Amino acid sequence: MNRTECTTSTTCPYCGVGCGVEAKVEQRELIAVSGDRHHPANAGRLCVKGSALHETTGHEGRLLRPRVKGRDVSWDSALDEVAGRFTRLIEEHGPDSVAFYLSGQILTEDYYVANKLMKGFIGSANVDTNSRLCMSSAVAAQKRAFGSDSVPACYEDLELADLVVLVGSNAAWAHPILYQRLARARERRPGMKVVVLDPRRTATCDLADRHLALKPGSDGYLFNGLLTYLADRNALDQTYIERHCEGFDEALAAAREQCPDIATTAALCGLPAAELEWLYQRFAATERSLTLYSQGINQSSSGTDKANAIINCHLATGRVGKPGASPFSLTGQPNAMGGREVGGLANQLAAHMDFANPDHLDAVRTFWQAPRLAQNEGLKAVDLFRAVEAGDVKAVWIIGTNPAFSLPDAARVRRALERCELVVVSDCVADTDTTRLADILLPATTWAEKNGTVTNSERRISRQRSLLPPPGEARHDWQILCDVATRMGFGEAFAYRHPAEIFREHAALSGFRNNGSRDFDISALAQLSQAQYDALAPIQWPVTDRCPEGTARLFGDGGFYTPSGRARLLPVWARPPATPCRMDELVLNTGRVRDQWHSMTRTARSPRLLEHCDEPYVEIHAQDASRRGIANGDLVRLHAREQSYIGRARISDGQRPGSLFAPMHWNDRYTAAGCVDALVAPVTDPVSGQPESKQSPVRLEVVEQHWRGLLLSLEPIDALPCDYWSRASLPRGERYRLAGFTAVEDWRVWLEAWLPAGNDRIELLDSRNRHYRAASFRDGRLQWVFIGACDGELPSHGWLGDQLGKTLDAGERARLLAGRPCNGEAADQGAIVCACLQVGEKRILKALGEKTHSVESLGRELGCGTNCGSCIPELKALIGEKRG
Ligand SMILES: Nc1nc2c(c(=O)[nH]1)N[C@H]1C(S)=C(S)[C@@H](COP(=O)(O)OP(=O)(O)OC[C@H]3O[C@@H](n4cnc5c(=O)[nH]c(N)nc54)[C@H](O)[C@@H]3O)O[C@H]1N2
Ligand SMILES: Nc1nc2c(c(=O)[nH]1)N[C@H]1C(S)=C(S)[C@@H](COP(=O)(O)OP(=O)(O)OC[C@H]3O[C@@H](n4cnc5c(=O)[nH]c(N)nc54)[C@H](O)[C@@H]3O)O[C@H]1N2
Ligand code: SF4
Ligand SMILES: [Mo]
Repeated sequence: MNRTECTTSTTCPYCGVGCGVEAKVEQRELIAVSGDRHHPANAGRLCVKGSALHETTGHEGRLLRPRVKGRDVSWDSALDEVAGRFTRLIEEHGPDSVAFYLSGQILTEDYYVANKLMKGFIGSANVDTNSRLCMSSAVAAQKRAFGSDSVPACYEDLELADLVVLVGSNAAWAHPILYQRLARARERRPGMKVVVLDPRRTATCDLADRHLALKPGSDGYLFNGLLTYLADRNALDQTYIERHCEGFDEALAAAREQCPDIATTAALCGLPAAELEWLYQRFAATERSLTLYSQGINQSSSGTDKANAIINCHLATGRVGKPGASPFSLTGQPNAMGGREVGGLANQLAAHMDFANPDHLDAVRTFWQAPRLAQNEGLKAVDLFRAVEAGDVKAVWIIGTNPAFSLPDAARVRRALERCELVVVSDCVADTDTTRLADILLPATTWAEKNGTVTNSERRISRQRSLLPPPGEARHDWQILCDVATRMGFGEAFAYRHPAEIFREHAALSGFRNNGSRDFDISALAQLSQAQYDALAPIQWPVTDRCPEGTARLFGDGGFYTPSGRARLLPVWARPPATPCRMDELVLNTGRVRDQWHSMTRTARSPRLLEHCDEPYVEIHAQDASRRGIANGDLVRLHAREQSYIGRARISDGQRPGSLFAPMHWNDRYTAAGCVDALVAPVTDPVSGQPESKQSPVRLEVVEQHWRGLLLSLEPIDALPCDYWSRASLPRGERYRLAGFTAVEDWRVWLEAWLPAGNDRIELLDSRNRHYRAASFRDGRLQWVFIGACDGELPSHGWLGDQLGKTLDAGERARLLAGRPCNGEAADQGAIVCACLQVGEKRILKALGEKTHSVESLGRELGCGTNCGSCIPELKALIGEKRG
């Protein structure tokens, strides 16, 4: 082995599956990643995002030095400024005049310190997190039902279940390795049934025996109807209900009143009664039923009730925490669960303790020796930013999240941050929608540099280990917080030197005065030495003296954390989305694409990850499109709340008529008008405070483009004076798609105004000024090429992009302006379907045209789908289309 080469086990920083990663570092560079065969979550597999991790750790775009008001400063002066201004505001206006807004993407140790500082020492509970937008309805529902925020199930249940119901989850794209585990289990056990409940057809439906495309937001009715059905068909577990539950009669009465029979429920859900009956019969007959739910449930103005309607059905059949039988809330971010453990939400204390319980308040105060422990819940995300807008909260410190992009009513959040007296942002990236609004910017380390723990969807704590030194002056989030705490006068309580010390304290607090009264207990880890912490193998909480090896499932034999020890069934009065659509509006659904992560700060650095989908889009049913004169590939505009979003139309029969889908990822750095959250109203669930991000009324119209263009440039272009643009990185340079809504009078003059000047230019203009092509060279090398057209097709960018930076002869220059290679050069593959092996749609369709293929034979011929497998649903769809 090379002396400087080493392999370290760590955990993927993306989704809540929490896969183990083997990372190979050579000469201080991460050169390769592979799945950790010993990690129980993934057993050696990684999805496409995980397997591209080494392509995303470069230093370009990183925030490397602290900045105050746009000027680089020393750490000392930045920290003094943060601590000094927070202290003064607290003295003048009280602790509730300041706030922290955190993220499910920071580590448990970072989170613990932030929560301790705000709740224990500053004395306010104004510390909330982006998990409010993600998990808070699931948290609230679990607390109402179980008396604790506990996920009863584990991943192995996916393999043991006989019926798996995925509700509001596009696991094929959002939790790919779980999806693959499910797909394998189903191959092995053909009797297993999989059902997807989602208003649109997704890649996840590829695995499903049935896809029930219910009316957006109607899940509450569906599960109320199921409870009625279970009662009517004697499919309840009466013994379990009597021994372990309370509230059954009230829950059933409410369900029955609203959903007395299948016909009524089917009408409320917009489904054929027979489909509903099929699902209900299966659920009634299948002991091992597992219901996985995610953002299609949580992100709703009645998300908590919906989750409780699901849990009700599981409690009534005694299917909680048994092998293959549970309700199972999937967490989104890598450490959504860890944030909840430390009390990162404004309505939690710490270690799953509650403000409402005086014993808990006393326990936390005593344990921390907290001088001014917050006594009441703080402001939840949406209200928090309202308070910022109103000037009640005068300083906010944002860590590891991008609220100017991800909160509903994003334009208003931006205005609020512009007005706020003090905005401190800790991020690893310099330019985000939120860093643009910061007064003080603090450079944080990120994955590959950080060291600590995260907890995945099945309560499994895994280590993220540092592989690379911090770039520039970046520091760990926990260190930055401790440094500020020290400057605020709390040095003694924040004198940690290593994350292991923080973890031990966190573990000790979980066991403090616990005695089995709280679910979250990892007291058996409170004595870990630093070496043991460094070597900690993935383990599921609770981890106590009684269960030192961890705990796979909870509540199999009852024993809930309510005062009576019984689980509660909740009477649920299901209701539609808060904002009804007017006649001219459609319902906008938003969510994830396969290869991007939220605001794209990391995933968009890998050209490979951008090839699957490289532009904002809107998925539309053909009926709605034709009514508005929209053709596939047109640019369309969505309007709501005086804001608009522009994306490419994708006409799809996977949408319900009246419904649209747009990806959440695009933002100001990647497109002209692509922030979907500007369109989303800030309506929230009354219990959890989670926003309704999946059902927003919008107007849809086609955009009349006068011209369209393609620009490939070696250098990124900052200011694009076009009505529409979208950007994607190429292996070398950048690709821009452009459009103008009015005519360009003189193409050359216009381009010269904003494109870098070279010392050699070629161009081509047709006599009617409808087509213009130009390329610029510097020192003989291609610097940029622009192709603009008022009609006809634009060439695809693949081959053109490959020419950037090259020296071209006369023939090649001519072909460049023609926009295509001569025969024999790399053929245009079309959109890349398999990102790992770089196989495009056109190549796949060509192979399918030549002979009949299965996924396996396609893989043998072209390689596609043979590495991470994330594209298999799409390959199947292409094969299906070809077969008709
Ligand atoms: N590739 C990728 N993976 C990710 C992420 C990412 O950014 N990129 N983010 C991670 C995070 S933080 C999260 S929270 C998870 C989210 O994971 P998911 O919740 O699986 O992902 P989403 O795309 O937000 O939405 C899930 C589905 O809900 C459906 N839906 C919308 N409205 C309704 C409804 O009324 N009823 C039902 N039943 N379904 C509905 C949508 O059509 C969508 O298919 O993904 C995680 N994984
Ligand atoms: N319309 C709509 N809106 C949504 C959703 C939706 O489905 N639809 N989903 C919601 C959900 S579930 C979520 S989770 C949110 C996600 O939304 P955000 O949290 O706003 O999105 P990210 O892009 O993940 O932001 C993370 C930021 O942290 C930075 N970062 C990464 N690692 C570190 C680190 O170690 N330390 C620090 N300090 N910074 C770091 C990244 O560069 C990035 O800027 O969006 C929510 N908003
Ligand atoms: S499934 Fe999630 S945790 Fe696993 S490799 Fe993919 S993004 Fe990472
Ligand atoms: Mo999330």
